[in-house]
Amino acid sequence: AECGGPVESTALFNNSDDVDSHITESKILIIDDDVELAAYLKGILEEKSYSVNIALTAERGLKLYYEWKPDMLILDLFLPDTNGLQVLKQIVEKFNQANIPIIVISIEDSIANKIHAYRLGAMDFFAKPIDPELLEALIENRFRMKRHWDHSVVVDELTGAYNRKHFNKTMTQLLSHYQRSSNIFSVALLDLDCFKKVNDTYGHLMGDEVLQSFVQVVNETKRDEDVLCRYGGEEFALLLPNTDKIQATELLHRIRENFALRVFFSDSLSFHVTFSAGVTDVSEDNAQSDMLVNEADQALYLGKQSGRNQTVV
Ligand code: GH3
Ligand code: MG
Ligand code: MG
Ligand code: MG
Repeated sequence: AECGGPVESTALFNNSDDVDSHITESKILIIDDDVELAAYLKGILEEKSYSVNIALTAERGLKLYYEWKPDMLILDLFLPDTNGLQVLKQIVEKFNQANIPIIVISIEDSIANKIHAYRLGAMDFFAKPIDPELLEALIENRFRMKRHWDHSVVVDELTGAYNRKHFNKTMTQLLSHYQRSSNIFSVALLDLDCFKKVNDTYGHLMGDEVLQSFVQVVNETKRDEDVLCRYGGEEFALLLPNTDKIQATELLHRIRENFALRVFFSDSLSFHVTFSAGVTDVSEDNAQSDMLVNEADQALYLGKQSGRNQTVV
């Protein structure tokens, strides 16, 4: 099947923003032998809905660090069994860098201590006595940074859809969920039709705009728990939890309807773009990432062969 000229149209539609955020209860580990201070901090942080654990020794702290896997560490430098800087060193050496924000607190805020702590990878150094409001503001700030960072690692810059890294992670989670509790899910591959023609006719920037608009439409149409990834250039993958291929096809139908309403303007020309999709759902015979993707890809290929602008199951 050949790509014809882009279709003309006249309707006008509005864009709206899509914000993607993951709010889970953040875990803070406090390693400090000052029981009163630790308990006090725990109290005010729990009031802010953080989940807090206290370790009074370095040994216990390291154990909790590896087992409980906190999202932030508040570390005292003077501990009964060892120097807090040693703890910092051990944590940092393990991963070559601190993978969570580490806030050092100490009664001795000498420049030398600070330099040492920062060099080792501490994010902040706080002198005791601690102003709780100040610490709280700092913690919020650091979590905001962390969320931003964590998010940017798994998101495609142009479209804001998730990237392959997140696709692989989500696929692994869905597959293990399926193995444990037979929770079904669907995989769909969506590929924009004749996209090369869009670029050739209206320019690469217009093509970029179409990609962004497509992602916006999918995000507006899908459920929150559905995961949209940019799989390749103009190819996207949808992972649909608790969805069989019949339901997945219905979603793709709604996406198709909504995307058909999107009109693009380039100088005096207006046009719209279609997409083809291939869908499959998980079963005992295909419960592997590459098998699922292959099945969806073969279905997508059939859709392209049969004239595009359609979903094949
Ligand atoms: P088909 O319907 O068979 O999928 O045809 P197609 O033209 O969409 O497919 P083809 O694979 O021939 O071309 C895909 C085009 O998508 C070529 C590539 O330049 C373009 N593309 C990929 N990534 C981007 C991007 O980030 N921005 C823009 N503007 N174009 C992109
Ligand atoms: Mg102490
Ligand atoms: Mg294409
Ligand atoms: Mg393609």
